[in-house]
Order: sequence, then structure tokens, then C-alpha cells
Amino acid sequence: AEAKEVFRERGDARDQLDATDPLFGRYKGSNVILVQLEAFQSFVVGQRIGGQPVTPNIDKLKADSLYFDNFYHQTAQGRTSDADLAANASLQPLPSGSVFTRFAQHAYDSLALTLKDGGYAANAFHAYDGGFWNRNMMYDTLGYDEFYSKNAYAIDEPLGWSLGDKSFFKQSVRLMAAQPQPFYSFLISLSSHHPYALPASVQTLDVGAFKGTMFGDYLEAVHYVDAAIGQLVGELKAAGLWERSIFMFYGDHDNSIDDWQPFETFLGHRLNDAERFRVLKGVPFLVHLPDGARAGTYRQAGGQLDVAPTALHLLGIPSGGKAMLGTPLVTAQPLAGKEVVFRSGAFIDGKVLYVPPEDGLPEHSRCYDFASGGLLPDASRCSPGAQDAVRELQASDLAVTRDLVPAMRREP
Ligand code: GP9
Repeated sequence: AEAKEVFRERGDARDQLDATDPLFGRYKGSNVILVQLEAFQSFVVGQRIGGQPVTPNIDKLKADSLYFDNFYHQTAQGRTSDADLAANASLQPLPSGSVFTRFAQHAYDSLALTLKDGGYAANAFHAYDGGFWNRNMMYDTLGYDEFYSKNAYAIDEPLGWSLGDKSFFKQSVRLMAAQPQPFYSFLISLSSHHPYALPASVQTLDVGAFKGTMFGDYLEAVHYVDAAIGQLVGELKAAGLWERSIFMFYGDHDNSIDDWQPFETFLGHRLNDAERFRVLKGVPFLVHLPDGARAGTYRQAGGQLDVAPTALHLLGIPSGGKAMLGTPLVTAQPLAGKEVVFRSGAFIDGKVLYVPPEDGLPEHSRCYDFASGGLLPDASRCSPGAQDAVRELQASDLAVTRDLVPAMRREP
């Protein structure tokens, strides 16, 4: 009953926004192109090294897009698959393992299924082995018409694990241009995968003292991916899809580099604990609307669980009855009291950052002032939010592990 209550509260919040927000349905009938970027963190966006921009194409795209710079990944052990679940099914990852590999037979209220009910085609694109992360099976469950995996692509730009993102995007646009519209296309990039060492011919950024380090290779890799995004936008424009589509991308998870020194050198200052948390969890979320409206940088807190509700809201497809935990981020007014919950039980609400105790002792929990990163002397300021975080995690776990998503849908 408690879990159902959590889903009901979120459904009510989405209904409320759908009923009052002028952006609900503003882009009805548009295609949705959603790109999940491998290990792409937000701390690189807009940065320069030796005077050279690390992400010049994203910087340019931001000029007519909404960019959320207080957006976080919510993944756990299931890494890329957790990000996929969060964005497409608006559910939390499990405390151990991956929902994709453990519970692919269970039911989910996915973005693909919801859009298909609304007459959309829905396809997934990822140029790697279809069985990795159990995607073949899970993508059936999530309701895609087709999953274009490695076999569907010509490996004409061999790079890293598989096909380079530039060719992957190019071939994917060709495939989606042949789809009936409106469609939902979900693309997963790969070239910036750990350990990031791309061939010298692809390394076009002068990373100075970082040359030859994993951190330097990471900067090179995201610079390549940024160029691939620039080409993707050009290809979507050339195919006549850009102005008919809501285009969104987000980073899936952190880069697993666990030495803070290069981050601090790169950013030019020491990072306190709260800043480290935000760098570790911070991934970009960019939304380009078909008419290029509402461009700007948005500070409101959000996370991967909010991606599907954001798309549905803009398309005017009500999601209040769905067993989803997120809320739309592209709204005229941000939702008051919004919390971004992490698998550890940590949360961010834009005012505080709460980090639960690693040893389970309540006196070791930490409650930070979000703006300054300073520890709040009175940790009880975070207590109500911490309880809500636990409620969200428990509700999600119950729905996932006991196959209770259908039972969590709110009755009309
Ligand atoms: C492979 C890819 C990587 O298909 O999505 O997943 P990860 O190792 O980052 O979880």
C-alpha cells in the first residue's frame, strides 16, 4: 500500500503539471530522438583546455536548446543498463545487479510502449552485440518495434569496442529517416567507453599535461563524441527531421576515474565533498524543441528518471496513470519540492544534498547546503527528504522485483 501511494503521489504531480502547465502538449505529434551518451559527465561541458573548447558542438547546440546543468545520473551496478531503465521506464536501479539482466520478463510502463499506444513507431539503436546487458530480451519487454544492434550496421569506422559514434549516428539517421512518423528513436553511443584510449588519428584535442593519462584520453573521447553530436544534428537537419523532432541527450554514468587530482587540475580548484558528489553524479541533459524555443541553462534539479515524463508532457500524452517515478522537467515553472534520489539513499532537491552514512550510523549522515557545499550543523534539515528517498527506492524495488508495475498504476 505504501509503494502504491508513492506511485500515486508522483502520478498526481504529473497530472497536476499536465493540467496547469502551458507546455503540456505544445509539441504534440513530434518525433522523439533520445540519445544516451556513454560515460558523458557534465563537468566537461563548456570547458576549455589550452584555449580549445572541449565540447564546441554542444556549446553551440545550447544556444537554441534547454540545458539542465543540475541534472544527475541515478545508476548503480547496472551502469549503462540502469541509465536506460531510469530514462525509459522512470524506475530506480536495484541495490545489486541490473534490472535488464535480472527482471527482463517483468512488465514496465516504458516510453516506447506509452508512445506506441499513441500511434508512434519506436526503435532502439546501438551498434554492439544485441545480447549485451540482455538488451535483446529487455527491448522486447520495453516494447520497441526493432532493436538495431551491431548486425544492422556496416562497421566502416572501426573504433573502440565496435563502430565509431560518427558512423553509428549517420547510419542510424538513415534507418530512422525510413520510418513512418511520428517515431521514437532511442540511440546509445559507445565510443567514449572506459578506458577511453582512442587511436591518435581520432585525438584532436591538445590535452597538454594530461596527454597519455586516462583522464586525458577521456577528454579526447568526449571531444570526439561532441564532434559526432555536431554531425548528428547536421544529418538530422539534412534528413528534414530536426524541426519535426524533440531531440534530447543525457549522459549515462560517470567515467569511473577514481582519482580526484586530475579533475581538480582540469577544473582549476579543489573540490569539497559536496562538489565531488555533484561532479561524480552530474551528467548533461539537453533538450532541443522542434522550434528551438525556451533556450537557456536551467538550474532546477533533475535526474534520469525524469526523461520519459519530460517527453510525454511535451507531447501532451498524460502519464499520471503510469507506474513512473519521475516528473517533467521542461515546464514553465519547476515543480516545487522536487527530489532527485540516488540508489544509496542520497538525494538532492536544489537546496540540500543529503548523503547517508556508509556505516549505517545515523550520526554519520551528512546534510550539505547545496549552494555552498558546506555541512549544515543541523542534519535533521535533511531528515524528511531522506525518508522520502527511502520510500521511493522501496516502492521501485517492490514494483521491479515482484513484477508489480501493473499493480502500481493508478486507477483512473
Ligand atoms: C555496451 C555498452 C556499455 O553495449 O552500453 O555498457 P557499460 O559497460 O558502460 O555499462
